[in-house]
Amino acid sequence: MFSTKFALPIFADASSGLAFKAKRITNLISNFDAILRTKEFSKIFTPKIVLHFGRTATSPRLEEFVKNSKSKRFIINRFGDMFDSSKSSSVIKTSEENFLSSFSDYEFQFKDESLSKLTSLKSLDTDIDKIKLTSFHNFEKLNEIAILLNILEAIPPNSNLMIGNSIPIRDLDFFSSILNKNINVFQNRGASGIDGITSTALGICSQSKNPTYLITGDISFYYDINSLLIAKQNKIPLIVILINNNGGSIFRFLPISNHKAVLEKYFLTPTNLSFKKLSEAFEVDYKELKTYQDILNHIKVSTVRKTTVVYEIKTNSEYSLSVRKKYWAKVNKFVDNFLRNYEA
Ligand SMILES: Cc1ncc(C[n+]2csc(CCOP(=O)(O)OP(=O)(O)O)c2C)c(N)n1
Ligand SMILES: [Mg+2]
Repeated sequence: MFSTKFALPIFADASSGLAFKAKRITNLISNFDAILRTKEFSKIFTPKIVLHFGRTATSPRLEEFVKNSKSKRFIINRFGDMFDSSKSSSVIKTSEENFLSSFSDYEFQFKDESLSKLTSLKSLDTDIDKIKLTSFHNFEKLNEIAILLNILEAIPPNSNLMIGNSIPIRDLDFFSSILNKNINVFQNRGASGIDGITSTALGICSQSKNPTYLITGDISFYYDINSLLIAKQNKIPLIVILINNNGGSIFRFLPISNHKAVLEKYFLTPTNLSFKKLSEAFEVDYKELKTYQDILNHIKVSTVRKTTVVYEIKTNSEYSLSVRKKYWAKVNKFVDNFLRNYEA
């Protein structure tokens, strides 16, 4: 495999689905966003060359890291699209497979230094996974990260997972670990619109023999609520997992959150809608999941469905944000310590 042959780490965006393939991809670093939060990292681990496959990364820190590293970036895709807003990369218009197979073993040999850095990076990634285990589990109170991790644990192998924009995709990118279940990840990236997310999931589900799950936010779900008519009329067995934090909670992460006077009314825009009643109006099955055990139980058995179901999980976004912040602080400290003791 290319990455092993040349001792290259792979920073895989969660939406690429690489972390969820049936077979483990050897040099995949799933906690790169947590690692890149420590600025010192780039001083030791500066790439000279970056090979960029697929679209713009979900993680703004990854983009920043690549830009600040002043590395030579090659963007490889079959349409020749320039997924670099600074437009300073070189685009190679070819398929990923073509590109990767065009290198022979002789073309470049990795240096011992690359291998030792790769080994350190992999052990750092494993250590962060351990921090994750102790940070998000064993909570009585529901938090959005543990909810996501429990969903991933419960989803059966070979499922489709459509992941909504806003917090769901970011949480998947920031917090999911390697999970060799052959889950197909789908996402509407583009301009990160929250429109049409349920419709897309219904389309995927209607065309696939495998179970299809959608994880979506409440405003996104409300925005595309009409799609439930299509679900009903066509008896599409989509499993909707609605993370209801009553508003666009992504805005709590952004600088606008400091402007309390406008935050709630103009950015969070809570609807206080009853998704139970809305589901009933469209004659779609509905159940609220209130505990982690509920999540595990219902998601595991939901594959035998014949029609759409909405599983609503009500969350407290402020509390969930505080759990994220605590984890990031813990990881930052750990990575700082790792870099201080790092010997190349
Ligand atoms: C079509 C469209 N309109 C507006 C936006 C701006 N926007 C980004 S996130 C968001 C709120 C999403 O809320 P929700 O679906 O509840 O997700 P959460 O932030 O709570 O995870 C909005 C309105 C957008 N991305 N797309
Ligand atoms: Mg929301």
